[in-house]
Amino acid sequence: MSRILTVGAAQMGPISRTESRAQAVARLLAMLRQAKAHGCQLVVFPECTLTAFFPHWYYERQEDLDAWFETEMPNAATRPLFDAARELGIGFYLGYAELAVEDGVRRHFNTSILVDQQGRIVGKYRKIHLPGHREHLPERPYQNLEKRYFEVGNLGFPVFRAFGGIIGMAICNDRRWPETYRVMGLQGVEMVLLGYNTPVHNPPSPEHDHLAHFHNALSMQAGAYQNGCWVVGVAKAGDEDGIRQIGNSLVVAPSGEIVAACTTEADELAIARCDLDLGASYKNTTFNFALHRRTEAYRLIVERTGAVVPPA
Ligand code: CDV
Repeated sequence: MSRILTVGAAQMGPISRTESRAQAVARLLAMLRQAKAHGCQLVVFPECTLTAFFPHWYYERQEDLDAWFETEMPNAATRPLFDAARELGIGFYLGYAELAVEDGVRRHFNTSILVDQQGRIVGKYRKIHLPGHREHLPERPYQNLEKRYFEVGNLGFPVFRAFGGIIGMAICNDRRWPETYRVMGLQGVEMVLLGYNTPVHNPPSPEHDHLAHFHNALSMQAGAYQNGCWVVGVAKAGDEDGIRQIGNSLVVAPSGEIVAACTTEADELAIARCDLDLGASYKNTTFNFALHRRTEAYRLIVERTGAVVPPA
């Protein structure tokens, strides 16, 4: 038995701050059609797919900031994507900045949605691990104001029965945290979809810059292997108004092996035929959680130590 899900990792080259949503959507549509021609059933686009990654710049006025956010989905700019999904019979993951009104309160989230082959939204996730800083730091070559511009996601890490399997979502910095995969692993996730915007140069830790690709792959390969699931990680890459971002979009198998990868920093599609049943041999043996996880021991350690480094 095998359950094949053919997935396209639709990496995007840079989007300038002057580019419109319509221009971005035209690029996404071209990749969606290309993916369909290659037999894909699902396409994964990056984090904040529709615009430049605006947390890299400081905006003082709320209306200037809000202009980067979508207040409804689909909307006039993105409706062609949903129509194409339905017409072509192909689903997608889309990252975008979401401005929601909940209980009368305006809330800003870094969000992704899962759209099925009928063009319906069947899943939503809001980014939990927000990197960067809250204050404007003009001495830095660029900002990373995610902690200022977004709230921590309030949907947890849900998984969705879709595309013949159990699908989860994450966004960018989430991929570096084992909890991201494990919370979904505990729900039996078979494929994690995630988009990212990762600069080559990270101002707080320039000593890690030369390892950017290694750490990107390491995080996703470990998450896949330790939870017996596929991981599809997709970048917005290249020089975005002076900030160079890594590409290195990857499809990782439950073995932890990379089975497809983008090789440029431009719009590029990497395709993999993913057997959703492949994870079972990991979930049933080495990573049989019911048999081998020792939650009581983990709890004991946390209770005894308060999860702090013991004094010297
Ligand atoms: N968009 C991100 O979450 N980027 C972070 C960078 C800032 C380190 C990342 O983890 O790739």
